[in-house]
Amino acid sequence: MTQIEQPKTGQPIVYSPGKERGQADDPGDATRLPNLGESYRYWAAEQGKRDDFFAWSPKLSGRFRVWLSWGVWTTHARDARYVLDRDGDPGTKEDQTEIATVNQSTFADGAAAIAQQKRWSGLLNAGVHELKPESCVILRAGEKGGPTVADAILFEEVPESSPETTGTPHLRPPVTHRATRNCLSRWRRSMCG
Ligand SMILES: [Ca+2]
Repeated sequence: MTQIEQPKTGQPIVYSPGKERGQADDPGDATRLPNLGESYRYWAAEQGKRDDFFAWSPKLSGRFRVWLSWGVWTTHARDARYVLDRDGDPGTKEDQTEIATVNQSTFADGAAAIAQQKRWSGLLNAGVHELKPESCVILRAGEKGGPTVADAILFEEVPESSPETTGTPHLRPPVTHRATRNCLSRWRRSMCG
């Protein structure tokens, strides 16, 4: 996973302590997943600037449903954009598709943030997309500004023949916001070359 801009905070932000919905030790229940996020980072989006902040590089090939998650807080960006870049090179835009615009001041189901609480959103279904090994998902500033958050994204493989599903994903290990050396060097090559 690749940092394009330095986040506003050096250390990842941890979720509020406790076992309620989206808190750090939320064990989940029959209707919701446990907290899969653990921590998050954020960037300050300026109104009118369409900056790219971050990219997740799952190194997967085939059809995948993309599940998004973020840290929920009352002032977080209302229109954070998630963009699939098929060739993994942010410099080429014609292969980019916006797969979701997310209100990060609400949970994935649309419930409002809880004042003074840092909570994990749960997973938002961003649709089924064709991935190549070099494809990445970019976090891009929206139009409205505000802190824009990166946390785990999950990729659920969807075989051609499988029926449409909308429920809980069949989980793969999440691709987190923590940078890895391989992705970073690959990104740098694509940025420079
Ligand atoms: Ca591209």
